[in-house]
Amino acid sequence: MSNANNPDYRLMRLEYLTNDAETLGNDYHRYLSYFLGRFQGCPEFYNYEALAYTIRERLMVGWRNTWADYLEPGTRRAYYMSLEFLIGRSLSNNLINLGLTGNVKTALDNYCANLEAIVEEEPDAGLGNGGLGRLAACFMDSCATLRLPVIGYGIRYEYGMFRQRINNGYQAEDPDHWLSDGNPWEIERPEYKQRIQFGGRTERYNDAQGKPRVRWVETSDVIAVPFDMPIAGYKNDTVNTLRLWKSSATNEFDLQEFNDGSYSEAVQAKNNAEHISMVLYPNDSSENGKELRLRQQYFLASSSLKDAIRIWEASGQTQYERFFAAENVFQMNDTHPTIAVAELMRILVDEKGLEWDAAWQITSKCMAYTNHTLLPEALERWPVHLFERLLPRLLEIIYEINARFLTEVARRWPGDVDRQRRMSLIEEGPVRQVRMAWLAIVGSFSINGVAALHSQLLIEGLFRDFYELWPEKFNNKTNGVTPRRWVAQANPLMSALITEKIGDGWVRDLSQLAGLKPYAEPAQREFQQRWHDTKLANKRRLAALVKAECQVDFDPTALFDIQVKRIHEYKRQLLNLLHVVHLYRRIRLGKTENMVNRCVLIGGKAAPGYIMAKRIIKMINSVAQVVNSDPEVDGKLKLAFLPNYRVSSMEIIAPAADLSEQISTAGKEASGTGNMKLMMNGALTIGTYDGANIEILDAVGAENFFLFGLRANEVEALRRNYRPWEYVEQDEDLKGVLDLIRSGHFNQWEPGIFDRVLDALLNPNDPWMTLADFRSYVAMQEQVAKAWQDQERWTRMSILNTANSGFFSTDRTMLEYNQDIWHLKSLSDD
Ligand code: 26W
Repeated sequence: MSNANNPDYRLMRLEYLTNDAETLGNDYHRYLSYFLGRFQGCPEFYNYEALAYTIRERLMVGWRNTWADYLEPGTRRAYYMSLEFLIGRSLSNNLINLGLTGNVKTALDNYCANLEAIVEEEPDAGLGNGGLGRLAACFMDSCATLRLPVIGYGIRYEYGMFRQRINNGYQAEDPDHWLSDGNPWEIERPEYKQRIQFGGRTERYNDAQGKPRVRWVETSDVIAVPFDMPIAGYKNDTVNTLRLWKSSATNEFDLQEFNDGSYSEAVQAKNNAEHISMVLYPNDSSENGKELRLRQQYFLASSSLKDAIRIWEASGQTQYERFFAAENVFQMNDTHPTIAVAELMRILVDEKGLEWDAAWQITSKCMAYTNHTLLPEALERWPVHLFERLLPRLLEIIYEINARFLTEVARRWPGDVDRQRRMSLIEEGPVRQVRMAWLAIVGSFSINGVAALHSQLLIEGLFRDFYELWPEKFNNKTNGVTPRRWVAQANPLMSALITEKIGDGWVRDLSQLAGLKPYAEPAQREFQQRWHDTKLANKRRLAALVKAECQVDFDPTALFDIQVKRIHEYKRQLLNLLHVVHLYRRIRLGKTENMVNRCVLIGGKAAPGYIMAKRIIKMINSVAQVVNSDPEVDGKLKLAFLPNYRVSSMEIIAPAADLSEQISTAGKEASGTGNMKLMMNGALTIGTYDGANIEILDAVGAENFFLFGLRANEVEALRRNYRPWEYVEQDEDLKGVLDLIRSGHFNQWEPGIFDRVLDALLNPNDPWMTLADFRSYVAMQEQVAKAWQDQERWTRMSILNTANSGFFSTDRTMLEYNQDIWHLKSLSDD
């Protein structure tokens, strides 16, 4: 299998380590005692570290062999470039993918250690905000499982996503120093460091052949040091690489200034270099134009391209024009790394000496761009003056790309200056800006959205001009999630039950879940009882978490109604909250006919600068306090806000959910992926016709999905004359809900704090049009309650949701990327 001809890999034979429980136990014990110097009774964390090393050792042979295969001359490779990889924990995931969970449990028993407790010691690697970052992590898992030569490139942030604390009902942020106790999974590879330039100026000169060239001089350089994380495929001996860059100062940083006696300036320069990889920006929807963020983007793009080129040249390649685009493809995760388009041009033209046209041929054949949002405020634009100061050579290149591109536009639409203005990479105005999405589109051969509706809306709206120019570039790739983490690992009880009935092939080929459909037939009572019992056990686990974190008692037999995702107005946690208040009023008014006991859980982080989102969190907590302590409510309704929602919380939540809330304003949620995790684990969805909800609805059938609300086109049509107060006047319940909130019932000692939230709902310019969907949402929630009353019916619908979730595996998503965009050869095809 592995490349025996590659000299680097011929020298040493590596033997696989033994994986029986006894050897695993010995190795764990050896790490604990002889390496870490810890003994029985030590803090649990060291048991985690010892076990992590024990498992990491078992990845090494596969890791080395996988590299050897990928380095074969002529191998085409893909590079997934992303400012975010929301990995979460690695230990339990590696155990699942190596098939070692059982043996490790046995091994630990002999040392009176407990795997569940050890797993909890691992901090989440929270190097992402939400969907986009978690998607990148799921993609990595699937690529390794499919044995695709894909390397992930990201930033090794010292501080990941902030930790959320709730203080008097408000969100407070604490730094997440996840690396403080070390990271046993990573391997530092200083031998592959890269030098990255910033600042300085450009200079024209003639080379030895008399050709005019440009060089970028007097720069302040930063060193990029790679740290590799192993990504194990599922039981296939393949280990792919996630390469994360850390910034550090160059060696010479201090010499000059140090000699001049300016010691503190020298230290300042060192600090500036090290700041680049210090912290993840916790914004998930609005760009903030911070200089450090642009530095991060260029730092990632430049170091990754240089590394990919180094790898390619190391396999003996020199002929850029013939082979580079044939053997390398870069997938850019949103616009964040799209400066890579200009950087690859710079490397090819300035450093490799190619002609512009040849370099452009290459660049525009190996870049591909995925868009993840339709929200205009999330579209990245960088002030030209910032570019000029930080990346002067790249700005020149962007201007050149733009000039040639606009010539093409003018040739195609002579005299259409308005179109040229719209399509220009440079937005004119008081502050001229570089439009990063346009740069990505012009420089890429493939542009995709992340769900069918989203891709459609892109070509009809935001990207319309570009679609008219290059329709063949645009495509859809509906998102997915990895069934290894989100089912096999998170939901062992349900996994065992499924495997008992249809075998374990579903873990690699999720479409096999369709084999569960017969078990949803009314005759299969016994299976259905077990399915129900499994869900109940998972709900007990979640109830314990809610009790510990929120001091709220969730009754596991009640309907678990779940909304977990970033807090944003377009996701409409407020709509959910209005419904909770509506149910509360019904209880208080004694109108409880057909109500079911319901436990509503909301979780998610707000961007620290997003005032409205933070106020919504406060409101959820305020309503929760009143509802949960009102004796009249008496268990019929519970509301809890789960603090610090993250990957490892979702691993407890998804298996325990009955109802999945996917209630964004139609046309706003690009895809959603939490919706898929919840569906796979047997939750029913209440949702709008938005993002991947539509495809979930198609897969499971309307009779197993609670659809409500305006469609995307109806939302847009209504926007022109939206009159929210009319909905209030026509709806006693809505009026009652808003009046109760306005009365201060939920904020007795903090008067007025929710006025702005209410005003936003009642504003005719409310972009999210929450009140327009209130009635249809409440009506559909009544259907939910009705369905829940028939527990046997509910269980059958739950089984059908899991059975029809096969399409939403990232294995399918990655196969589509590979078929349509990457064209890689899987190692399995040999
Ligand atoms: C510039 C700051 C910034 C940072 C992140 C702007 C925008 C983002 C992302 C677009 C936020 C994000 O995570 N988007 C989500 O991507 C998921 C994966 O494709 C989709 O499922 C979600 O619908 C989309 O909101």
